[in-house]
Amino acid sequence: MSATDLDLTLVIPLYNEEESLPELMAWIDRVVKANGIHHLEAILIDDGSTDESWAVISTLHNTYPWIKGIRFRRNYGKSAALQKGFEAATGDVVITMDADLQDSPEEIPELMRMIQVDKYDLVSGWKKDRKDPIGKTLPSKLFNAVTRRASGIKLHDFNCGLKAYKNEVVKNVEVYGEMHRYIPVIAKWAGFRRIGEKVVKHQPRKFGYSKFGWERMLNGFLDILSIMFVGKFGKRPMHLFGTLGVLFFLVGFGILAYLSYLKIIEDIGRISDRPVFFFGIVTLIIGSQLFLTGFLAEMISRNAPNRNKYKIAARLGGSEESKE
Ligand SMILES: Nc1nc2c(ncn2[C@@H]2O[C@H](COP(=O)(O)OP(=O)(O)O)[C@@H](O)[C@H]2O)c(=O)[nH]1
Ligand SMILES: [Mg+2]
Repeated sequence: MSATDLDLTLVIPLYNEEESLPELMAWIDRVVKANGIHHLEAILIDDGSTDESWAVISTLHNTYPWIKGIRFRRNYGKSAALQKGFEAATGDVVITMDADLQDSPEEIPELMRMIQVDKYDLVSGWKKDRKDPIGKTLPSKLFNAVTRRASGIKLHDFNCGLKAYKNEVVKNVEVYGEMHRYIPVIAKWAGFRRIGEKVVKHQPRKFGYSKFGWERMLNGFLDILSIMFVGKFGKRPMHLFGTLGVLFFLVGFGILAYLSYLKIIEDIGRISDRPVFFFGIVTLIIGSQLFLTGFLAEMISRNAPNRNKYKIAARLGGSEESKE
């Protein structure tokens, strides 16, 4: 199924990078020619740029026929751009890179080799010597530490724009919001376990300005919660909410039963004088709420369009037309 005639697809999301594009395309052209990579495409996704990026892409397309372009009518964000690029990608190896010349095309051949020969599903770049201001590198360190802990994936630099994938991987991950930072996590949940890392060269920004500030960072932190939840319990929410609900309910019920016992048998007077009484009531209520949430979530997930959608890695025998 993944057999295509292209060896490589470059997916390059961009927003207002008119000055960098000509230099980047010339650089890529040099590298692929020098390494005998002839069957390639580069999908440039212009995410509603307000500068002349799209005109530049159109001109470059005439010079380099392997350039393809997708232009969004407005700005949807880097994840949306990557998603569209992934959907369109036909190369056996798919490499994403930033358009601002901070990622080096020189890394392409080795990244391809790691996917094709070393058989990695995904190789993530690691900007070990990162050429960015401390206002970016420090939050990034924190972000990476949190993601490492939450996901159990031992990568140093989750958010590196330079990454390589087997074609099959990009067809099985779905990104939106600010989720492009977590693609290795999403890939792992989809069942791709061979995740590697390569130290990559990084250049300081030469033209234009950085588009990622703290607001996008914050949304990114919230996204990991969704990813971990959807990945683990998205198809069986009752297992999370139901378990917690039962636990809380039992604790609350136990406390109230004990107080009732004291009241009836030992006649301790007003049980509302016992602080633990309120704790008992609150846990009982939280417990039933969680339980109900579990039921609701379960009903919603049953009716969601992607119910019973599982990532299928292979098939034997003619079952092509059977529903996934
Ligand atoms: N499609 C798309 N690409 C974006 C957006 N914002 C930034 N980019 C691209 O993502 C890459 C990295 O962005 P950049 O601003 O350099 O982030 P930094 O390297 O973390 O400072 C560049 O190629 C940008 O053009 C966006 O809203 N949409
Ligand atoms: Mg950059």
